Amino acid sequence: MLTEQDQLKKLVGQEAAHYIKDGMKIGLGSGSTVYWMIKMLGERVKEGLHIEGIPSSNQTAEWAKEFGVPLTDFSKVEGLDVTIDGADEVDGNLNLVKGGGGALFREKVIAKAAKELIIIVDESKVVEKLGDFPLPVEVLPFGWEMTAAKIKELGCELTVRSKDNEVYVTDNGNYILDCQFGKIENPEMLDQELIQIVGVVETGLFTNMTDKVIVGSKDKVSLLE
Ligand code: ABF
Repeated sequence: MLTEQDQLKKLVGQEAAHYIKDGMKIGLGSGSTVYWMIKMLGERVKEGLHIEGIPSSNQTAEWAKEFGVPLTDFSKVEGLDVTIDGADEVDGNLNLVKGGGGALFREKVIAKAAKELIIIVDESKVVEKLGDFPLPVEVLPFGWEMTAAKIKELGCELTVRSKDNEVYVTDNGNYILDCQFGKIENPEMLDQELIQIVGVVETGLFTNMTDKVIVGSKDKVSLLE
């Protein structure tokens, strides 16, 4: 039985699949909303849709294989037509916090490689100001403690993400620091300050890069752009 939020995720995931045209190369995001988009794409592939996708995580690659969505990689394409991905927070300027699922680095790579970035969320993700969701920052394991100390100087408390009582390791072999900055007044500036810190691989701030956001709410699907 799907929860109400899962039903909204399914709704926007299926809606997003309609933006995919025959012959497209697609960036496949991560997360449970994207799961529904990939499932729907698999059904359209069975009906004859010719597409290829580049997955942003091992989990996404598994879903693509399960549902029959053909995969490719950056050695075989000259870019992507569209990337569809989820998010943890979206503000009124279409800036995002991403990385709750630990895939932020590859998500940003496929987002930047695409002509268009479409984000799919249920209405709970839409916020006035980013920051209630702890900002994920991917860091190199070597010297992460020094990197964390520098990040804290920017005004946050942070924890190193763990899973099953072990430090969580990303698909790229790195760690994730979840940083509680509180409300983020200037996401673009914070992203730039973080990325300059030695040891920071990437941040979960996706600023000035989203073209469309499809929002699922109880009685409708709306489009922010
Ligand atoms: C992913 O989508 C992550 O960046 C983000 O954490 C996640 C949102 O998860 P869900 O769609 O499961 O709510 O791209």
